[in-house]
Amino acid sequence: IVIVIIAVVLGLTLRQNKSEFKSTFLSRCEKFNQTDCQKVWDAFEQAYVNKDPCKVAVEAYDPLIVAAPFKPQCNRMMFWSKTKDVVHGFTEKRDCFVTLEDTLLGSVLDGLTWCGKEGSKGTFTTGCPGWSECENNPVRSFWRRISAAFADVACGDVTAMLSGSIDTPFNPTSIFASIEVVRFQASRIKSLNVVMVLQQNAKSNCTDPSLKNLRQTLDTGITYSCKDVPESRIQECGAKPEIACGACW
Ligand code: N1C
Repeated sequence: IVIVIIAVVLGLTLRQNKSEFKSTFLSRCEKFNQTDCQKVWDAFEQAYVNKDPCKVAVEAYDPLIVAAPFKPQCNRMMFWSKTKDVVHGFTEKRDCFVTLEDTLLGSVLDGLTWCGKEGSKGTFTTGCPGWSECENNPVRSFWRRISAAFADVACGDVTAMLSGSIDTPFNPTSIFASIEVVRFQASRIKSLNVVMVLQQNAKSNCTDPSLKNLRQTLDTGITYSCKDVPESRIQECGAKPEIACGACW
């Protein structure tokens, strides 16, 4: 009995010691069936633990991609740049598209900040470098690595939602432009269909010059299209399941 009590108390304190960050990671991960979440955590953690938080290379996450590979979902993959809220407002309600945040790794780390420290085994969530503070920070390298892996498996007809509310909807410094589009392969992808999300007082649309760069960057053999769509239409389609996915815009 004494041993059982000691074991229970030890177990409880150990559980309390588990950081809130790791708990969030594991509980989000457990929603994906048939996943060894502890194994995924271990592969994740090794990328940044005990490292200077400005010296985490994109490649540090290679073992994580091996531990939790992306499955291609042809014709349903959705990319985006500066339209996260509209895209997820839509994908939450309708099962038309899969974004990176619907995948195991994307959903588990969406919205989180983390870093390690030299000489420590811990994961920290405060005092970590900001997105642009230093290039090789754990969060930025993570999104670059997993965005590349997601783009690598893209296939069939691919959709991308870009923002008409900014001057340069296809911005060369974005992850979409610098990591994803450049990896789209004509052998796998038939078409890239851009949806320009137009809000009130839009600043740009499908005629924007930056989209010329997009077409030039695209592998020859991938068909390009662009459609200007009011944000209200995307919201309407999210709210009305009777509208077929293919008839949304
Ligand atoms: O730099 P972006 O847009 O062009 O990146 C978006 C692009 C999407 O197609 C996704 O596949 O890259 C992928 N991606 C995410 O899925 C993602 N989720 C959360 C890239 N970044 C992601 N984040 C966070 O959004 C990330 O931490 C960073 O701060 C932003 C980048 O989004 P953006 O500039 O609007």
